[in-house]
Amino acid sequence: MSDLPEVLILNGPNLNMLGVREPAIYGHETLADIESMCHDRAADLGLSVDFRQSNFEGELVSMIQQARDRAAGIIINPAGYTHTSVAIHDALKLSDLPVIELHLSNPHQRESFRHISYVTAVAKGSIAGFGSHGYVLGLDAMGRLLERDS
Ligand code: DHK
Repeated sequence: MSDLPEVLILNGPNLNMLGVREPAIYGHETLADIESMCHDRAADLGLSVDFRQSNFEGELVSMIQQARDRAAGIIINPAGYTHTSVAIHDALKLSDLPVIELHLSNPHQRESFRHISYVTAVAKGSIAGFGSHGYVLGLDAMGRLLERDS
């Protein structure tokens, strides 16, 4: 356990398949590569990271609920659940934590079913279209938000 403010970085379904999943859209890096990038950036920013992935909506909801008392903020790539999940929207809202929505691709340049997000309304802001670098941008933005709030 560290005393540094903790950021929960939550990854939704199919993101465990990064590296082999449609690399032209999602890039060649694996989720483990991204996790290691996040730990490095968090260390620069004086933050700690709890990096998680699940393919199950209810598990993601439970992880968000558990973050309420522990984390300083949440960065979430809800993946396919972005476009469907009222339950994740509700959990993020009740967490009372600053939330940053993150996507590797830019969903607005893709199929119309990806143009709707149930998360945007409960997020401070959204980052999309920058590939894995979006996670670094997300941590930078979270660092700023937490500094401002402290
Ligand atoms: C990831 C997914 O798995 C898709 O379902 C979303 C998002 C986009 C991303 O770009 O990271 O539509």
